[in-house]
Amino acid sequence: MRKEPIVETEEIFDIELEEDLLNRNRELAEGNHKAMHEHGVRALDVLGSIGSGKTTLITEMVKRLRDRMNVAVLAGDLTTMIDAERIEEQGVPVVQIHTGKECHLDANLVHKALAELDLASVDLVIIENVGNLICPGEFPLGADQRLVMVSVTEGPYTALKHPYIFADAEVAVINKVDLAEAMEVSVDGLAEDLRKVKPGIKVVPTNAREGEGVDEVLRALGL
Ligand SMILES: Nc1nc2c(ncn2[C@@H]2O[C@H](COP(=O)(O)OP(=O)(O)O)[C@@H](O)[C@H]2O)c(=O)[nH]1
Ligand SMILES: [Mg+2]
Repeated sequence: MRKEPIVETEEIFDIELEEDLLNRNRELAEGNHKAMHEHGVRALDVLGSIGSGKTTLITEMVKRLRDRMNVAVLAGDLTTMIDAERIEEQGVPVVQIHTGKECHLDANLVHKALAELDLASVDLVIIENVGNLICPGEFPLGADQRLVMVSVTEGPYTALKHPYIFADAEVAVINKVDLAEAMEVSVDGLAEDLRKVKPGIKVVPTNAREGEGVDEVLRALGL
């Protein structure tokens, strides 16, 4: 095998376009942040791979929060309504965002989705980003906090292979701990890698399907 990997260089055509896009997204994200704060609304951006357990965790969080605050959820998805419907069963407002072929939400889509909510009667917006550990990283949405979910079924190297996604994250959740033994993945090892990649990150192990560790996630987020 060739030992030197092929690397991405600066020699691509659309670098200026990309910078414009990211700058514009940042501006719109600041606008979202301001609009939410004017109404005293907090927002949480939830990231993680497809199937890591984001919808399951959000559903469990909503169950615990809905009696003490007004929660609304923005559900990012490529094309389906499945997740939005699962969350809506908890009796909170859900706005579905379809991204089509895009692998992340952006601040413009979130801006449009926020217009569907009565922000004056919302305390917390939870945003389920599109399942991906790469693309959403560079697209802030205007949320106050980011939570990144990894699950043991992704194998032992998620944190080391995807360090950038944790850069702005305050909390990392290690989900599906019930499957750790079968997967031969060490939860402590994953936690150690996460702290190496993002010093100071709060790491919370969960079995979201059984609701285990969800109270600790809420505490880590200060909710
Ligand atoms: N065994 C196990 N399964 C889980 C856990 N959390 C979620 N799942 C399952 O994983 C699958 C994907 O979960 P989902 O919440 O839809 O993931 P998302 O794509 O990140 O939103 C579903 O079948 C869940 O029931 C967990 O902690 N343990
Ligand atoms: Mg989901």
